[in-house]
Amino acid sequence: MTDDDSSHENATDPDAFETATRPDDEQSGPTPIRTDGSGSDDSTGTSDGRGDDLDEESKQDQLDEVREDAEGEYLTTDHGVRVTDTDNSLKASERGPTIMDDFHFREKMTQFDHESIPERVVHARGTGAHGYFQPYEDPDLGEYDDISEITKASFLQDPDQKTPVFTRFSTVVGSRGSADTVRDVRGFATKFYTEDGNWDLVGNNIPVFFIQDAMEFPDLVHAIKPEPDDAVPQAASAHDTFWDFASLKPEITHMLMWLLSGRALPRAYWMMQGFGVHTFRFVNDEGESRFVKFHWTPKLGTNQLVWDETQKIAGKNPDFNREGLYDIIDEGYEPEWELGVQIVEEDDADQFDFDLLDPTKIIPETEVPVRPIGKMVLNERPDNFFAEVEQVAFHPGNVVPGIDFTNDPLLQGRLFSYQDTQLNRFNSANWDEIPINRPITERHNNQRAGFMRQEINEGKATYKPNSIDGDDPQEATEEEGGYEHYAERIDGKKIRNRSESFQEHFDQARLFWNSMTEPEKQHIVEAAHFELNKVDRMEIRERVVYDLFNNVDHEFANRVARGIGVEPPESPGDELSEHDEEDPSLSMENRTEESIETRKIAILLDEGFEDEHVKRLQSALDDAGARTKIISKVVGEKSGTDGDSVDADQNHVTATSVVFDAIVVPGGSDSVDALAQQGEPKQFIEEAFKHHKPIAALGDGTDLFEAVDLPDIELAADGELVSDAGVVTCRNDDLDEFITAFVDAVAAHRHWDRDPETVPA
Ligand code: HDE
Repeated sequence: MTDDDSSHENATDPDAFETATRPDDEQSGPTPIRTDGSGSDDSTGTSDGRGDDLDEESKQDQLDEVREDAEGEYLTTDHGVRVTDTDNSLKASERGPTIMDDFHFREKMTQFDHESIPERVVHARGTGAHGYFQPYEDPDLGEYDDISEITKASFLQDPDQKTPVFTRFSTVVGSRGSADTVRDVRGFATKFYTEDGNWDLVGNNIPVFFIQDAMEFPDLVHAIKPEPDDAVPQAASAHDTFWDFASLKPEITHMLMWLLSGRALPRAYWMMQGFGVHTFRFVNDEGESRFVKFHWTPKLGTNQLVWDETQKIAGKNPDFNREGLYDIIDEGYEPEWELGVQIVEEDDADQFDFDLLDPTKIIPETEVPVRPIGKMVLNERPDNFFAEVEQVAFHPGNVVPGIDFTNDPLLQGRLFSYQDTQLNRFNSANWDEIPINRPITERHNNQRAGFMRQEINEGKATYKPNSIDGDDPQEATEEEGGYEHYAERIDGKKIRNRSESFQEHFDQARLFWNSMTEPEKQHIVEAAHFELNKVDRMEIRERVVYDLFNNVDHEFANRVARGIGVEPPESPGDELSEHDEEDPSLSMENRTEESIETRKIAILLDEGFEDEHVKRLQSALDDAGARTKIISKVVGEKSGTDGDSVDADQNHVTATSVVFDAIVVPGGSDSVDALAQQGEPKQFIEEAFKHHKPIAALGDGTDLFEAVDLPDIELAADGELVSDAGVVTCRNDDLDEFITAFVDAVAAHRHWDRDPETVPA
């Protein structure tokens, strides 16, 4: 930008030097910018570089510059030389040794040898997609009229503006190749490519955390990861070291309740909530700060799998959640979440009986409502998993003006850890130059070297102040979009201890327990039975029951104790407070939505099915946004009674009930007789029943339901339609009524009002 001659002149001309080192001098500084789009290039070549034209496509346009398509092209070396043969190495005679001249072999093998990078030390297993964020037109902000009263973050202001995002979902404990459906917290990390730079909201699907201070994180992760002597078990908390650590850390109790609940077994990434966990700050143009908690709410409701099902899916399709996300995007569905905020005035922070800085606490929605401010839509899968999902690098320290940190000691530690961990993963400080991590805004600074530097920065001066390059790049004032940290007043002594206000650990764990329905409570108890029965040391099981659970709820502690060989405690724990508060928003059952969009429904049939049933079902379910698959003993064409045919998508070897949300058996006596002769369809039905899924049968299909074990369920007699605990059977001709009843049953997701205890499948 600066030509050599003029730089030289500047350096030798004392007046010019004076001018150049005064960034507040209007003539030498970049054009002041604000987000009203008034910034523009000026004659000196400086520009606001803020992405005034930013839209939903901005990140994709940037990525297009590095996308490579080999279709119809010659194979070349990395250095552009065309290759004649990539199967045979160059040898000294036909059966002789390979010779060093073979640059293609050397390069191909070297690249291969260096293909792997360290996996993330936590959250190694994940998947991600592109999309956009868009603020709501007229959000209901309660006592505030406008979002600008609360935050100056530009990308939150204009409802017509779509900001590109990339979101990565993950499990925490397992390694990169582990199964998707393990019991675990899910990561929910979003990079917003805003006009003010990148904001990373690096959250989880559970709103609290295991520990209060970042100092404890290495201990937590060492305890929950596979044990050091034998590296067992993979992707599981059900082992001695985790529960040993947990039993000695009462602060973990609230998180354990969530971890043992259905929250840790999400049906799909687009059916789980996300949370920023920590309290952050919103800062407005006046420099006023308010505390804020971030919430993502999925449009399709918050739904779970059940434990037996997750274990079977882990074998049948370990990529269940990863593949599921890409499948729906490929099929044209765009998963959506609402971004909501809980806002607390600085002066009101002391009104709670917990500390806002304590990440083991939520702000109950009964106390502070969640205000929806915008939505995120994911609509594009990555082209290359490594380049995008593996290399995306999040950092809670990436904030933009209008968003700031608090002194939550867990958050403070993360501000160090994420940059450090990226250095380990990428072996270079230039990880931010990788296309998926680059902001859309221009970047200008004096960091210009290091491993794998991509940008070619022009100019001579890599320091400030400088006179040689006109003192560019220049600092921006706050008005020019410069990030000004919130000027929080801090007075105090250096001290290494835990605040008194962080010492209460059981009240909110009890709030969570109180807010669960009975099936949800049973789920937690059974999860504790599984986890603790995997713990060999009895004293650990005892500590969990006596020191943790008995301080949450006495009956809960007893129910757990009875299933793990521990003597049930006689009286409630010393620290138990008997409060009976509830927060309905904590129960997943209150968070289902009346939609069957993206649900996967199996239609079980064989030769001789009732055409009309299948046609009507497929079209009605398709119209409602569900996805149907025809399952039969053998794949390929199947004929119906009226001569129409359908193609079976999958057979019994590859399809089992666990990868479907619901099952329906159409009529047709030949088809139903054939299914009755096979073992798998019966197992399909019983297993789906055991997992509380909606199941339905039409006409003769009901005969098959009579042949399996569905305890206490009423099935349709001749001329009837019966819907009982999500089992819909119909022996009349009113297909419309049947379809409505079945769609309702599918919308309920799972039917907990069954007792499948005796069903073996
Ligand atoms: Fe993380 N965490 N974390 N974490 N975290 C990482 O960064 C860390 C915490 C979360 O999809 C690592 O890039 C510390 C809370 C997500 O790439 C690492 C502490 C929350 C992801 C790290 C925490 C999270 C990570 C590993 C305690 C929810 C995956 C790889 C002080 C609010 C992001 C990486 C992705 C990843 C450190 C606690 C969420 C090592 C030290 C609380 C979603 O830097």
